[in-house]
Parts: sequence; structure tokens; C-alpha cells
Amino acid sequence: MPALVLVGAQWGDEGKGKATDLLGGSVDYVVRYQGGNNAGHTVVIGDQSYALHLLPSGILTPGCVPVIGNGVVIDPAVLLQELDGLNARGVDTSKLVISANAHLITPYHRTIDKVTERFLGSSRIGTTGRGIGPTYADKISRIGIRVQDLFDPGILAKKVESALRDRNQMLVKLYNRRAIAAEAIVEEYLGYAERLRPFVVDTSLLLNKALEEGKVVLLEGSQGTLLDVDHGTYPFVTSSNPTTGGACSGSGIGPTKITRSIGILKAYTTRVGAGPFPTELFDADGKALREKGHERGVTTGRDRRCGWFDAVIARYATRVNGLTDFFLTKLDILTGWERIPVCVAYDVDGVRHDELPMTQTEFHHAKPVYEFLPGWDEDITKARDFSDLPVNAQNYVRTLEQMSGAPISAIGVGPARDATIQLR
Ligand code: 2SA
Ligand code: GDP
Ligand code: MG
Repeated sequence: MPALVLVGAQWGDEGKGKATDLLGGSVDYVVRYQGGNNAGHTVVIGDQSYALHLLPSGILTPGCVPVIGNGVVIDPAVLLQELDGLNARGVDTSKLVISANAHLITPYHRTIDKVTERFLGSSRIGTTGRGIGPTYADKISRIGIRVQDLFDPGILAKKVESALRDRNQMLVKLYNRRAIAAEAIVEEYLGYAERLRPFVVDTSLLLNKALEEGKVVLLEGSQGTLLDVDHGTYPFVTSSNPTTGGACSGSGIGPTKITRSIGILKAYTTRVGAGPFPTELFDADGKALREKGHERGVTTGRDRRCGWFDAVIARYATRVNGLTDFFLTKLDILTGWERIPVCVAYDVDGVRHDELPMTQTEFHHAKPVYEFLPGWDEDITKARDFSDLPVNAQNYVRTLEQMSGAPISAIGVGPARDATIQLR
């Protein structure tokens, strides 16, 4: 039976939380497979709004098993805080399972994240400061701390000491910071062990057994395609693989099990943090998109950069994720423009590019080539059928679909679960 992947098609914040919630009723497991509490997924249920950072959005769906896969990096203090917050709001979190192989974010990862950003000056990435990059760096360097290490105090102490031998040199010699003591960290982390232990299982085994039994598994990406460490706008990326390939390695499910790969695509574009963004607007239109769309970071509260829809990126997302379909979100925010520019290609130093340029330097030089589509004035937030949309909004959707290379299967016209037009 099928595993589905849901992935951000742009630079994140496309509305993945709402999309996961929308599918939640028809899936048995919702799995986070990469990233950590850098993510901010908003789910609106009735008059309640939930901002999830580390927990899969499926935690809000009764009956659904939320899974934190091996590819996620976990800040245990944040995890417990998030669980407590949801419990206090009456959400049942007891079904959560966590991979024993997921890596742990520690205070030294957070410190290194913040300090390195400061030293990068104008070349900074604009990270969320949650320690994500340094934790993945330690994972790849084979000096990371994993969830399973919490249950063996001797191993935990040895691993923290050995990682800090390395990392303290960097902090003291390179960044003029005080060395971090291993003992305090080991003590703090052993304190998390008891509360976390009941959640920890072999999640790959669990998910594969579930698939064999005919259960439906939804793999929920965070961030987005252009923030992927391999396929994004490197180095202005996060340190994991949000793209569909990452869903396999980050969960321990083989690619042959994946039957659907859904790209979540905002009807315009946003980005938070530094890095190239060809359709970015610095004028009143950009401000209007930010204000109407409430484009502010769910985790850091930073203003998001806003721009017009970029079809080159959408096509790229279709290609690198093997998308089967798109959910188009936030169409309602575009109400009120007389004409809406859509980027169909780039001009890079006088040369037209219909696909993402090969090099980062070219991408930094990319200027959008726009086509202009007629806008609409009508309030579309109550539309529930495609035919309820004004003809220009229908045309906007169909044109985006054609340009993006995969069918649009749902359209968001508001933050709430029911503010959705299902197309197939
Ligand atoms: P990091 O912290 O190492 O992952 O930062 C590296 C880059 O990845 C970007 N990034 C994000 N972009 C959009 N949304 C994210 N989640 C939050 C949200 C962001 C927030 O939902 O609003 O609150 O600021 C997210 N997480 C990471 C980040 O901006 C860097 O460009
Ligand atoms: P995610 O990181 O992809 O889950 O997205 P975020 O939660 O960071 O940002 C998306 C924002 O848009 C949230 O505030 C959602 O409630 C909201 N949202 C999602 N879909 C729609 C939509 O179709 N219309 C409107 N107006 N808001 C939406
Ligand atoms: Mg977000």
C-alpha cells in the first residue's frame, strides 16, 4: 500500500501544515523525515491555530500515528515543551513515536549556529539559529549524538566529550568563545531520557510493517525544494534534504513504496533568510503580499521576502521531486491585483533560461522574464468548487498548472481546513 510524500515546492512556508492536516483523515501515519525545530507548520482547525515546529502535523489528527523519523534532528527540550503545550490544549500526543537513530541538537550546536552566523557577517545564511546546520555537520562527521545514546549514560558521556574536544577547539580558537563543559550537557540530556524512552522505537521497521498491512503513510517535508542542501540555492539552504529523495533516507522506506509525490506550491513566492530570489519585490506589491499573506516566520517571527510566482522554480520542483501533482495555496491572497506578473523564464546576462541555470553565479544574476495575467477583484475565500472562482482566477490556476508541469489537485483559498477546492 502506498506511501505519499508532501514536499515544499519553493523556499518553504507554502502551507505544508495545512496540506498535511487536509490529508490527515485518510492516512494512518504522518512522518517528519528531515529538519528539526527550524520548521514552522501552521494548522488551523476551527477557531484554533497550532504552530508546530518539531512534531508532525498529523499529531492533530485523531487516530493518526505521528512519527519523527531518523532523518530529523531533535532538540529534546523543544520537543518536550511542544508536547506539553499540545497536552495543555487537550491534544492526545501519546501515539508519537521517535526514531532511535535521529540525531540530537545540543546547546553547543545552537551556540555554533549563532556564532558562525555572526562571523559570516554580510555572507550569513540567515539561519533560524536552532542549531540545525551544526547538528547535521556532526552527523556527517560521525561525531553526532543520537536518541539511543540517551539510554546508555557511559556512551553518552563518551560521545559528548569526544564531540566537544573537537567543537570546543573551534569555539575557543576560532570564535574566541568560552569552552563548553561536557558534564552539564550529559546531566541535562540524561534528564530527558526517562520521558523520551516510551516514544522511541525502530521507526523504519514500524513503517514498513504498516505498509505491508495496507496502511497509508504520509511523509511530511519541511522547508522546501530550493532549501535542499543538494538541489537548493546552496549555500543559502538548510542542511538536510526536504526533496522527495530525502523522504526515503530520512524514514527508512524504500522508493518503490512511494506512489504519490505532492508539491505544495504558493500562488506567489516567499523566502525567509538570505540568498538569491529572482522575483523578489521591494515595492508596494511586495509589502502588500507580506501584509495580506501574513508572511512572517512561524519560528523566528522574521518578515518573509515576497515576490511573484516563479514557474521556472515550479518546473524544477516537478523534476527533482518527481511530482505527481500540486496543491496550490494562498490563491485568495492574490485577489485585488489588476494584472498579476508570472515569471516564465530568466534573463541571465542577456541569455534566456527556461530552466534553473546550472551555476549559482548565474542564478544570482537571473532577472525574471514576466508574462502578465489578468487579475480578479471578487472575494474567493468562500469558493469550494472550481466553477465558483472568477474566470480570471480559473485562468491563473490553469496557466500555472501548464507552466509547472504537473496537475493541480487542490487549491487553497484560506487558512482553514475547509477553505479548499478539491480538483480530483
Ligand atoms: P537553518 O536554520 O539552518 O535551517 O536555516 C537555513 C536556511 O533555511 C531557511 N529555513 C526556513 N525557511 C522557511 N521557513 C522555515 N521555517 C520557519 C517558518 C522559518 C522562520 O515556518 O516560518 O520562522 O524564520 C525555515 N527553516 C529554515 C532559513 O531561513 C535559512 O535561509
Ligand atoms: P508551512 O511551513 O509550509 O507549513 O507553512 P507556514 O505555516 O509556515 O505558512 C503558511 C501560512 O499560510 C500559515 O499561516 C497557514 O495558515 C496559511 N495558509 C495555508 N494555506 C492557505 C491558503 O490557501 N490561504 C491563506 N490565506 N492562508 C493559507
Ligand atoms: Mg513554515
